[in-house]
Amino acid sequence: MSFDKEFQTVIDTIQNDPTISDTDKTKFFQNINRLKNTKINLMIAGGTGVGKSSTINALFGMEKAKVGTGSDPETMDIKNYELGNVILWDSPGLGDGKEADERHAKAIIKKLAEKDSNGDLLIDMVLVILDGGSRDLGTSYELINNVIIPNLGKDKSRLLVAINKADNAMSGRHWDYEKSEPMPKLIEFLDGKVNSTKARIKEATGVNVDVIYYSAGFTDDETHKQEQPYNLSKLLAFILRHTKKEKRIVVASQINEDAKMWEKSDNLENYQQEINKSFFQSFVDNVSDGISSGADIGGKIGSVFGSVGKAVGSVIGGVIGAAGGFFKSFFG
Ligand SMILES: Nc1nc2c(ncn2[C@@H]2O[C@H](COP(=O)(O)OP(=O)(O)OP(=O)(O)O)[C@@H](O)[C@H]2O)c(=O)[nH]1
Ligand SMILES: [Mg+2]
Repeated sequence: MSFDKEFQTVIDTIQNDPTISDTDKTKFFQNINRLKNTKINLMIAGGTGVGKSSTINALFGMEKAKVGTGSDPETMDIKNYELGNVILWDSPGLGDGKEADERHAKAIIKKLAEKDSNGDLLIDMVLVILDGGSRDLGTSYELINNVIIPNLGKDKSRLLVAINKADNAMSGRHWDYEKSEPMPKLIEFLDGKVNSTKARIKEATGVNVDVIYYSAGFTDDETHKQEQPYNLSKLLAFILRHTKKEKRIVVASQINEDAKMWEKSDNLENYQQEINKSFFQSFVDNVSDGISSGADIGGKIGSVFGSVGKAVGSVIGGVIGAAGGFFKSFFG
């Protein structure tokens, strides 16, 4: 679905509004250009087979992904995928032997310290994925506690830890395969796992991190079909919470438009609302940056989205995939 017309209406409305000064209009168009060129860099880390690729597929769909070419030998182990303005850094976990581990750790540390052309940290957000079906999380804690946390800088908010394969946490028991969701015993077990993971990180580093559980969905080897994810909406809401406000809209431009991906989650309505609000707010903040508050760009944009009927539903209240399609048109 294309929303080009809606965005054109927004632009025309601001352009033709006699109450907005020329200076503010110029600023508005500069802001739009700047936003179209804003990139977000997400690092996805975790051991072999925890489901990094499956998670990327579920969140973004990977049809258009290009595999980046690392020219720097130290970063060769970190593959990068460019999805429009979203750049994903798929970095290996530890547990591949001492020499490989040291190389991987070094590459991650270097990447975490890298600055972009504005002098800001390049990596906006780090998602560490754990395998909920595994009993041995030692190397994952090593990665989080000794490699990632000490190298985040003072502000630790870039980090989110997520336990994947929730369906597999009790060897497949207490998972409702029909509904693709955990039954009460498994929920209790997973909550316990979240709490013990938090406690272990806190104990080792003194840092409180957000930990959630989800399921990216098992992919059948023969049909290549990926199961419906669970808590993917929650995962996205938390990814956004750990991302600077002004960059959240950039994430929106690439999220999976398949509504089915997003519809199984605890507190679904809350997360849906949180996500759509934060996308909209991020968009308004970006385009009204530096404009006199009297011009009320936010209110005017809101009224345009309202007037296009269906679009407002998909942006503010409706399903997450649709909001993604909406903002994809903006980024072109
Ligand atoms: N049961 C279950 N299996 C999953 C889930 N997510 C991923 N898998 C399976 O786990 C295996 C590894 O998934 P990948 O996405 O390739 O993991 P990865 O972290 O990218 O692996 P490497 O790139 O090899 O390090 C595949 O067989 C997936 O189908 C999940 O939520 N539940
Ligand atoms: Mg992979």
